[in-house]
Amino acid sequence: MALIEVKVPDIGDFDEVAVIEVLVKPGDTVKAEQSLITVESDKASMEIPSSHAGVVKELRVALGDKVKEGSVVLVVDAAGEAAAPAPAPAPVAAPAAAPVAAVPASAPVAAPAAAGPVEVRVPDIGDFKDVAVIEVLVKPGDAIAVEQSLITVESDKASMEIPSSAAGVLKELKVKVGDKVNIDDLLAVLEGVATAAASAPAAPAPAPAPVAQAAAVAPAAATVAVAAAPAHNPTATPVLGLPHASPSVRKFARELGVPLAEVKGSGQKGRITAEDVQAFTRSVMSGAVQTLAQAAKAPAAAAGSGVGLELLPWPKVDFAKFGPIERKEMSRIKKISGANLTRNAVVIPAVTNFDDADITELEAFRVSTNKENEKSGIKVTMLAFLIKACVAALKKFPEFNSSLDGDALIYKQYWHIGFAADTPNGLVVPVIKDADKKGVLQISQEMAELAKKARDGKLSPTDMSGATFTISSLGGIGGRYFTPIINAPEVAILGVCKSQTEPVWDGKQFVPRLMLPLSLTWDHRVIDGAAAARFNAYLGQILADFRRVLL
Ligand code: CAO
Repeated sequence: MALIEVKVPDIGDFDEVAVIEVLVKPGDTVKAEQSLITVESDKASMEIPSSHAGVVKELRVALGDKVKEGSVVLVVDAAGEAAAPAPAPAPVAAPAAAPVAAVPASAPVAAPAAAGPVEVRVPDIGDFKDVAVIEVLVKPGDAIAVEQSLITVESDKASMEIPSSAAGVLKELKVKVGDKVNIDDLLAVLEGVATAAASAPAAPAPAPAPVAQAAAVAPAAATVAVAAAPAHNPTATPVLGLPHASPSVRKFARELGVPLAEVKGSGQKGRITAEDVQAFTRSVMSGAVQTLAQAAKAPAAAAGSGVGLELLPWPKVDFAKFGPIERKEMSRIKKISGANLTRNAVVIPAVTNFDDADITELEAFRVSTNKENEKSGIKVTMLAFLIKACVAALKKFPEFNSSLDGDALIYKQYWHIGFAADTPNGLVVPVIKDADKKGVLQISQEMAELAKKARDGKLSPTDMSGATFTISSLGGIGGRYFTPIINAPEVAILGVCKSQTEPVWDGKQFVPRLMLPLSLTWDHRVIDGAAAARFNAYLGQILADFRRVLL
């Protein structure tokens, strides 16, 4: 048995890098040069290969550990192998140091501008030969800063961004996606240079300057563009930023034709693993998932909706066969709201919680306030109190006042409350802006004005935009509970029905209380059931004792 410690080889200028993937486990048989772990700095990732073949006896690193040159990765039992020192270190890790280290630390960072065009060349990228350009990050006309990444290149084990050694306006790009590049190849010509790192033009010497050092350490350190892809990437990746994946996973995905940008990563920091790529492939093969390219080719209807539901065709019935009929075109409002409601009903995983609020005292207060204010002409409505109460609940549970933006939530720091208004032409949702800053009287007055405008068909788009939460009140009409549809991109809506006096047990006896039925629909992608129950309970507490709004 020959136990051999496999160490992190020379990884260039990086002091310490984090282990973000462990690719083997004790008991695994590994070959020389097989990747063992993936390490990553903020700009680079690389796989560390094994210097020996054998059986993994012991892992000496774990996810999140920081390693550097010489750190022991694992111990292999190299039985049958010569226990002699490893041959040349694996190609990924070997190269960088020498030429980089040879650059004097005092190399000029920014030499005065050269007057004419400046050529930017591929710096020392170590032992890599003929590496493929997989991304071009800039385009002619762009203002380029020193160290700005120009292209991404990739071998089968590593990928890296090649930074510019000079600043200026990009006049000409000399490479395109798919080209193979080597050290000293001409990448780009810049013009109108403000500062240039060392003498970039015609500099055949490797690692021309500190700027290039950064690149030169990269080969071993294999820069993966974690978040660098600029918006103007002409290679037209639809998603900003490169998907977060190790070079071998990228290669694997390319071989399978998997668009990495569409794969959800399950690894650390959302990193895409080989298993994620396999799982994506399986779901596409089974038809459960469509790639964007497939969706684009799908029939217009499906592509337009963004949802491939494959529903049965709508039933076509000759109603006239069964009795007299009259055909009437739907109003414009109904057509528009119908399309929106359908999308929201189909796309949002919505759940509705029902509850009751005791508004006995609040209603008494409202009635007496209206009596006192009779002359003012302003009628305080229950809906105005509900708006205030909802603002308080939204402040306590901010996710109800948020919107989904991809994988992020936008928490709005304003409280604009929409209310559904029934009009002869259909449903509209005028919005009380900054309801948190307004009193119940002002809200009542604004609501009356907006409701009148709604009925008269005079609402402007501004009157109906910007809501962060909506209330739909059927209280003036009747019913007990209903399941309102969320007004996307909001994430919740409160439905209110007609209050009625009910016998409520107070611990000793049944007492008559005025109970208001609440129906809260919420987007389960954003809100959990427990939060929804708490929201309703809190709303109930406020409505039962409005002084809580002041707390
Ligand atoms: N319980 C019992 N009575 C209620 C009540 C409630 N929850 N809410 C209102 N009322 C009473 C009011 O006090 C008023 O009574 P009085 O005339 O005796 O004072 C009466 O019902 C009518 O109120 P209203 O409906 O005119 O006023 P409002 O402030 O409650 O609502 C508005 C205004 C614009 C929201 C309402 O007119 C409306 O359009 N509601 C329909 C909304 C809708 O269609 N939602 C469904 C959307 S999903 O398709």
